[in-house]
Amino acid sequence: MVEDGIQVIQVVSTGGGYSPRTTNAKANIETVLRINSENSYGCERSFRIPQLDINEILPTNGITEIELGSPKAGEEIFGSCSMGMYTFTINFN
Ligand SMILES: [Cu+2]
Repeated sequence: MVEDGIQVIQVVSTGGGYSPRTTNAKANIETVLRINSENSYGCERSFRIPQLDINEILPTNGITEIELGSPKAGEEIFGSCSMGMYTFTINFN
């Protein structure tokens, strides 16, 4: 989804982890990750994107937006809980 020239990638964070587990996105466009927390009480709230040095505590319910810059084709961004048990991947092409 593109809003005002910015690509928005939507991920839901809930008790069972993150969904979707894999997202395909466009490369070379400014991109925001929008995490929608829904009844999220577990370790999925402790969110990380290690390669971007991002550590965030997500709310139980609500929206968190994280700027990802303009990833290049072939880049992959991995999000995970702090323990690494829940993960998701965004592929840029
Ligand atoms: Cu975890």
